[in-house]
Amino acid sequence: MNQNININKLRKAMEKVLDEKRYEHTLGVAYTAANLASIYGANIKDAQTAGLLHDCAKCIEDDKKHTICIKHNITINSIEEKTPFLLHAKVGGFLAMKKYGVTDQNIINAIINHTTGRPNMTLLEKIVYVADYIEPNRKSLPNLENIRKMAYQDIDIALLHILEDTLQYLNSTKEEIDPLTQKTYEYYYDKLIRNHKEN
Ligand code: DGI
Ligand code: FE
Ligand code: FE
Repeated sequence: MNQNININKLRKAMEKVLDEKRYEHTLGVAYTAANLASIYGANIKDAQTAGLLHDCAKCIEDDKKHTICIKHNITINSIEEKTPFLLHAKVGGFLAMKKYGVTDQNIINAIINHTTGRPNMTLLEKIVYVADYIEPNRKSLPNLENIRKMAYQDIDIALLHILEDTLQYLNSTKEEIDPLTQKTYEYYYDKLIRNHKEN
């Protein structure tokens, strides 16, 4: 837990570094993450902190994100090289630590993994991943109403549906798929669907 983090200060800092739309989205994610935390028993302040900071690097230009990674030894994989917006997650985790004073590794990981997810996520990582997708300002996506309802009933199932819809969307646009996005989907498919069918 980050006792010394001031949520109001963070909110003001985000208002400065984000454009208006991204700031509204960020407030929506923080609010939704706090609600999910209270349902599933995670720390509410950690969820607000991670929600407020998850896109803190989103409005940094690609070149600059790239430079930050090189300068601070943050690895860039070949997909991130071709699709630099993906770097906002890793750079965001770095800035959360260095610029915004977050010391809790679980919060930092929730920021780093908020775009691709990862196999075996912690509850906080799942909360931020799901809140990012379902927050009230998100424009309507396929199944969004269902996924919103599901998120408050079974977060793992909601996660799996989001991963499935995201991969479907990425395949339809021929975007490069980060192996971590694919692995995360397979992990949760095996965990929630395949293993149940076999037993
Ligand atoms: O930053 P946000 O827009 O709030 O949300 P985000 O960081 O989850 O990014 C959402 C986009 O990321 C969405 O269009 C799907 C895309 N995405 C997720 N995994 C991958 C990906 N895009 C590519 N190219 N490759 C991935 O593996
Ligand atoms: Fe993001
Ligand atoms: Fe986001």
